[in-house]
Amino acid sequence: MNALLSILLVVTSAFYPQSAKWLEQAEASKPALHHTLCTPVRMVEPHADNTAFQGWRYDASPVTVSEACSTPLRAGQVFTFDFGRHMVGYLTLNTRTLRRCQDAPLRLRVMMGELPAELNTPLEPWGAWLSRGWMQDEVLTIEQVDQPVTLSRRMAGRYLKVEVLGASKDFDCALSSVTFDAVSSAGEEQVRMPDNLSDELQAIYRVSVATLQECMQTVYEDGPKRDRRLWSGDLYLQSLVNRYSFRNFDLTKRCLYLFAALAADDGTIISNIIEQPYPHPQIGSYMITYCLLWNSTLLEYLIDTGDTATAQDLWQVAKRQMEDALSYVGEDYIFDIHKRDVWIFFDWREHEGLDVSAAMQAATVFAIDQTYDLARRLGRTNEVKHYPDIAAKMRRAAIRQMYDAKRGVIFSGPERQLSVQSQTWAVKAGILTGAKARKALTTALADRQAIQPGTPYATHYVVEAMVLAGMTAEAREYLTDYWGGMVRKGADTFWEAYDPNNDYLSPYDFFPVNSACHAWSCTPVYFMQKYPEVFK
Ligand code: RAM
Repeated sequence: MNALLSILLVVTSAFYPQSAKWLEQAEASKPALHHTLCTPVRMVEPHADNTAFQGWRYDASPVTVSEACSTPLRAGQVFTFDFGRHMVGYLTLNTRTLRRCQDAPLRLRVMMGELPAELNTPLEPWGAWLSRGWMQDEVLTIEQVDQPVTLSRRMAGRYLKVEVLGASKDFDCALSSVTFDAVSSAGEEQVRMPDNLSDELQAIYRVSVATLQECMQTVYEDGPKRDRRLWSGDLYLQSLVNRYSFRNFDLTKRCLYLFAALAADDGTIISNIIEQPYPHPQIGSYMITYCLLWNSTLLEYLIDTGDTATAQDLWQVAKRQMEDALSYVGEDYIFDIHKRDVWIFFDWREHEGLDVSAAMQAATVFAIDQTYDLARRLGRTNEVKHYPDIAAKMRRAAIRQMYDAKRGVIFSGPERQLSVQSQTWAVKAGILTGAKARKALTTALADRQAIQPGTPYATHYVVEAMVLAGMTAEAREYLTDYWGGMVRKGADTFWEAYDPNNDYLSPYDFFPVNSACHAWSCTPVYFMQKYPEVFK
C-alpha cells in the first residue's frame, strides 16, 4: 500500500517518464533487516566532569544489572543501563510483580541516548532550532505489569535511562529485564581490515565500520537518531565506504533510484528523502552540491558493479544535474552563486560565514569531469562533447579570479575569504595541483584566521585533498588526530559535528540534538583501504 502511494505521487508529479518504474526498481532492491537481540552489560552512574566530552561521563555502578532488575520500583529512582555498544532498533521493558498485586499504574520516563551528556543535560528550555521531538525520551504509563512493553518508536543509542515517576507503595514490582532488538541491513563485513594498521588506526577503523553499519537500514540514513533519512551527500560517502566493508551495492542502487524517481519538477534531485510511511522527498530542499554528488555516486556505483543497465537507465538524470549546474556559469566561466536561490552546502561552518563561491566553482569542475567519465563509460560522450572545454575554461577562470599567486591560496567571494574548504575543493577539482596544491592547503590549515572544517564531512575532503596533493604523512596525521580524537573522547560511532577545540559545537545551537552516529563521518575505512601505503 505504501509503495503504491509513492508510485501515485511520482505518476502525478514526475519529471522523468520512467519515474514510476524507477520507484519499483527501488522497492525491488530494498534490503532485509538483520536482527540482533541485545541486553545491558552493566549499570552506570553519571558524573559531571569538565574534562569529559561535553562535561559528562559514565562510571560503572556498584549495582549489577540483575540487582537493578530485582529492585522494587519507587518514585524518584533512576536506573541507567549500558548496552556496551551503539544500537538502532526497538526497546522492550519487562516488569515483574514481586509482592502482592498491582493496584496502580506505573509511570516511567525512559530515554535512550548515544552519549552521556545527551542523557544528563537539562533539555528545557529547548535551545535548538531543530525540533525537541528528536530527543529520545518518552513517558510510559504501564497499566499491566508482568506484560512486556515494546516501544513503537525506533531509537538509537547505547545508554538507556529509566526514571520512576510514579509507583504504588502497596505492591512491589521490578523492571525485570530490558532488551533491545537491534536492526541493520549491513550484514557481515565482506572486506578484511588491513593487517598492518597501528592500534590507533585499528580503533578508528572499527568505529568507522560500526558507524556505517548503524546507518545502513532500508536506506542509507544520515543518522539513525537524527535525521533518519537519505541525504545525497551522505550517500556518496557511505557508498564509498560500503565498497570497502559490507559491499551491499543493492542498497546503493535503491537509493540512486529513489532520488531519481522523486526528483523535483525540473528534474533536479531533491537533497533528501524521507522513507516513511512511503518514500517522499523533502519538497523544496534544492541543494546543488548534493545534486552533483548524486552523479558521482552513480559513477562509483557503475565502477563497483559494472551494472551498465542501471547507469544507462539513470544517465539522463545525471545529465540534467549537470545542465542545471552549468546554467549558473556565466560568460566569464565563473559559477554565479547568486543567480538563483539555492543551498550550497560544504560544511556547517556556513553558520559562521563560510563563503562558498570558490568551493562551488571547483565542485562544478569536479562534477563535469565525473559526469564526463560516466558518459565515457556509457559510450555517450557525443552528448556531452563540450564538457572538457568548459571544465578547462572554468579552471583557468578560477586561477584568474580567485588565486592569489603571492600567498599561494584561493580566496573566496568579494571579501576574499580564506578557508580550508576553498583549497580542498580546488585540489579535488585539479585547479591546484602539485606544489601549488600543497602550498595552498598548508597555508590555509596553518592560518588562524582561515575558516577550518567543522564537520567530519568537510574533513573527509581535506584528507582526500592532502592525499591527492601528495601530503601523505600530513593526511595520515590529520586523520589520526581528528577521528582518533573522537575515539579518545569515547566515541563508539563517529559524530556528526566535531571540532577538537570545542566539544559543544552544534550546527543546531544545542549539542544534545547532534547525531553521534553519523553517516558522513565513517570514511576513515575508505582511506585506510584505498591508500594502504599511506595509512599503516
Ligand atoms: C544534516 C543532515 C545531513 C546533512 C545535511 C546537510 O541535517 O544530518 O547529514 O547532509 O544536514
